[in-house]
Amino acid sequence: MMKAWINNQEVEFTEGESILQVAKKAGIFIPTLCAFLPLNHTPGTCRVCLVEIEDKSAPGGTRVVTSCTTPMLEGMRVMTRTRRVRRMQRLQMAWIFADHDQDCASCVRYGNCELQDVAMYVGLKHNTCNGRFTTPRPFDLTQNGLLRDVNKCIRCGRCVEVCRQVQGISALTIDDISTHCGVGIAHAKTWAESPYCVQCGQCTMVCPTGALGEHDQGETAIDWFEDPEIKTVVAFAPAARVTVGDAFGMDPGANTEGQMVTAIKRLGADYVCDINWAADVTIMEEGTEFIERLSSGGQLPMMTSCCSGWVNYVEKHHPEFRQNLSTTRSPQGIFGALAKTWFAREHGLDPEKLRFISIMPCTAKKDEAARPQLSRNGMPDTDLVLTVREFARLLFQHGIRLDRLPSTPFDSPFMSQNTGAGAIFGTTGGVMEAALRTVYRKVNGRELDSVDFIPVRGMEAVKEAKVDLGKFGSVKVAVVHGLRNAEKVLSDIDSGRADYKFLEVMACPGGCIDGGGTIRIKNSYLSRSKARMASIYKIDQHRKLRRSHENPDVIRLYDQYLGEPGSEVAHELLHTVYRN
Ligand code: HC1
Ligand code: SF4
Repeated sequence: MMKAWINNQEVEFTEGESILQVAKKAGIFIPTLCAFLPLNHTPGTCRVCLVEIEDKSAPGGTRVVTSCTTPMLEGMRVMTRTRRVRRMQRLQMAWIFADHDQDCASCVRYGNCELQDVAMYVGLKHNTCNGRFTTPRPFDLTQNGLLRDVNKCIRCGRCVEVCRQVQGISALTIDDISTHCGVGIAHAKTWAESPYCVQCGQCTMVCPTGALGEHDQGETAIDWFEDPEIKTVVAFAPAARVTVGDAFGMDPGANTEGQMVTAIKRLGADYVCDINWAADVTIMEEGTEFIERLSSGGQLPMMTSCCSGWVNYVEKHHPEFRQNLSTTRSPQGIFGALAKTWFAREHGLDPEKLRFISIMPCTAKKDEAARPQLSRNGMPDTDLVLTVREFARLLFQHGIRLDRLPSTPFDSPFMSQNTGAGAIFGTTGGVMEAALRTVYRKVNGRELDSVDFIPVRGMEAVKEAKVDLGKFGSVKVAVVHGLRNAEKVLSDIDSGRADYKFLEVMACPGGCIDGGGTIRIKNSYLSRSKARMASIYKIDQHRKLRRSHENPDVIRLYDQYLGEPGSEVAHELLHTVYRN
């Protein structure tokens, strides 16, 4: 261990660590904008992490350096809050603001902006550059899922890095020069034209400002809630309940299921249901499909298709694997189809006047909802998708404090009762575990020895397991999350190095619990995964029923409406095709 001093406090470090890293470890705050340590991203471009270090060769005996790019040296003396540092940081912030659209009141990051935080920290009381912003840059709302407002971009490059490092996609770039410079789309002008982007939204999770965000559709939901002619059915995702509490300062991973129901009712929804119910239906269909593929020599490995970012990835980057995707719709897609048919019939509602709104931790789900193959008679099955962030914003707009609400049960007996299997969809490994609970039972005529299928749990990049499927022998399955990891698995499958029969892929690292539509935690990445995952498994553990095939409402659905899993009606309503 080597020693140095920051603000006269002795600190220990190992060779190669930057001043910023050492300070962070010692709990000494240095403001940053472009530096993003979770991704090891330190371009040194924003120049706000300035510190003063002793240097006898410099005039005055000290020098100001960027702490993110300067390695700590043995015996070094560093000061983080000197008059010179504060003055230079303020000037730097003023320059950043000179080139920034400061319409803060209408910004998507209002109240949660890292740029504002740093301005406050460096004491920017009077901004001499205010109002000099003159060069309009692209405002890109061309994608179904995302918004790019380059006028808010501070060119930190975090988004470029997450897309490259975590997703292995490199859909973003820093474009243009001078005051026109900002986040751009690689090899395209608009986001919709991107040959690479899959709308996973991971770039929005690391953006420090309002430059990247979701395509906000909250107002449409409110219009529908208000319209007496329209009946609204709202259902929320497995992971939504363990992530939205972050917007209200609740404990990481807090399960807000009952409070969400109360809140959605207060917004004016007619029916509040649970996507977890549809996840149980997905398992019935996908499990049956898997057994059919095993029996009839169908395309293997079968790959899960409930993650819309992943489906976009296969279609755009690996069309050769399209036949491997399960044709079973995602729970959102299944819920929408059944809301407009079975649910409408059971409740005596006119499907034309019914609107299904889902609340998702995901931006790509907005894109999924817009697929023509997921519509009927010109009407989308899923009318609107709100990300968890949009939902939280709507609650703030209506003065509804989620953390102070009592719980309410789901208010419809249909399409809400669900099992632990439906709940675990929200985390990496969950879809595979839920599927195996049911597939094992269907093939072997008895339940798995333990309902908990541990080998597919956890944050490891690729998880492999074997399961004994009777006449089909010992079947190898795998789970992967994050698209860069998925790319490696696809290449292993392609080259014959991997002999999986069933593969679960979630585009976002951690699965939906860290989806691109979850609440943004400032200057951190994947910091709540553990708590959210634990909460999801706790929900599973406490459900009375834990296997999809035990869900009485699902059994009733098949008895009264669909016949058998995989039946003609089930195929017509609950399966899909993919884009070329
Ligand atoms: Fe997901 Fe899914 S689990 S995709 O991650 O299959 O978004 O939570 O709702 O549809 O159920 C997301 C979560 C979600 C679907 C389900
Ligand atoms: Fe990259 Fe995903 Fe952002 Fe598209 S949405 S630019 S794929 S991180």
